Amino acid sequence: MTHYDDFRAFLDALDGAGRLVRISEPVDAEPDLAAAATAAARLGDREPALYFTSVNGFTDARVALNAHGSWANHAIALGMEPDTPVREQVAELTRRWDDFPVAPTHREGAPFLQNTLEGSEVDLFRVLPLFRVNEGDGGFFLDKAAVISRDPDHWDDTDRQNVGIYRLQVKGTDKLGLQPGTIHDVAQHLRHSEERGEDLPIAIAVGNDPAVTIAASTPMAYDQSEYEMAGALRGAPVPLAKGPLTGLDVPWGAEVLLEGAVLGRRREFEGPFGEFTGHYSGGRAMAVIRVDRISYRTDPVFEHLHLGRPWTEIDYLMGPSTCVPLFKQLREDFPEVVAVNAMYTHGLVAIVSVRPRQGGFARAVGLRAMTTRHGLGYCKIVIVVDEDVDPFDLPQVMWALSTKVNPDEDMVHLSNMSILPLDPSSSPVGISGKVVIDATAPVEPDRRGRHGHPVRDHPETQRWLRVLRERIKER
Ligand SMILES: [Mn+2]
Repeated sequence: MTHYDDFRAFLDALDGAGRLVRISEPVDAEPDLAAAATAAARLGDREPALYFTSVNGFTDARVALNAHGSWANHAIALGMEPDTPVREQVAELTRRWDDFPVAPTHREGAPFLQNTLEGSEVDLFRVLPLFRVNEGDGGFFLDKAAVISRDPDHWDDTDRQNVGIYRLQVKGTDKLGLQPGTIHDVAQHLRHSEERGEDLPIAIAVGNDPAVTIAASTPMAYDQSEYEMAGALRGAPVPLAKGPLTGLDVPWGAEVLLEGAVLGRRREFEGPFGEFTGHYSGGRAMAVIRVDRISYRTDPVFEHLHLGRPWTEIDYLMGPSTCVPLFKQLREDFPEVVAVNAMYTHGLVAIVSVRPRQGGFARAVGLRAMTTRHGLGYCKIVIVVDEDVDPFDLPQVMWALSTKVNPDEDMVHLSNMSILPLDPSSSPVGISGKVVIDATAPVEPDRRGRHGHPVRDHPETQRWLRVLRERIKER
């Protein structure tokens, strides 16, 4: 299958498929870059990636936004046909997930070695054309960089080496803020280094192989390597290089590599930032990074993630890779689970289809979704539907909600459950009620309602589907 060893190869593939709009006329960094990306998002499923090559105020800027920002682009990122329906993309990701782990390869001659800034030369503003995405952002952010760190108590264990996408606020020429959420692996690394009274070495790669970006935004276990997952997802080992300062394993094809340290026991004000929830997170005390070395390719491309009021690029990026682990974890206990759509705001709402085994079974599956690793911090509303309802087809889901739910009896309400602190409806922060909505038809011994005679498609429908598809193609 097609894969890309660097971000530029992905951009070329998007271009070749007519999925990239090049904008060479001069634009203002603010608000044009973000406004154009928001406009692209409002085009619906046809939205293209954007590549800007002339930004006012910069002598030299290349900015790519929205690279993952449509189902077609997400398919191209993983070497699938651009018109692959989202349900099929999730199913294919689920199959590739089983190939984990695929060990990475180590390759010499990383292009980012072409240019280096060290010591007093280090200046983020010289290398990156920084801009704000949402008007209330408290500063410039890096929001699509792969952040690489290791467990200082197990430095040689590359399974515990973590690659994650965490927002980074630019605070000076050589200073960044980092948001290590308590559930994130980098928070554990930082805690271990602070217990040792040390700083935590860190590498930050900007502009990457799109499969690395997808793996880095996938909820995985602490000791599972994101590089080995990226290898499984793209069907080929991921090429890695050594960070020249930290020795950390970094994506070989990175456009820009920042290396330095998270300063032990230092916290400073960070934020606000327009988050994936479609709301700003406030300013909070967060960790601080000192950048000691910048390595970069000649003519680096600044890959940036577009966030706004959903849906935007981040929803396409995180959606499918949220569905797969939740599906896998549910299937371990309940093989009757047919499909999981947890694409709505990273799984705050999840839709699960099941083959009910007995009365009460569907709600048990819904409760289990809430106690999975990911569900603990997300899965606030779980809708359980029957196996003949496609969780990715929202009109079908709405039909099930409309006709199979009796609110008196089909809502399982739980109080004071855990939720990620970024959920703007949590109260107090990090605590929320949760609800399972059982939208399946009752089965024995549950005898409520009158669902015994649903209307079904004629068996001949499948034949007619093929006929009509051919006819439409001919035109
Ligand atoms: Mn990890």
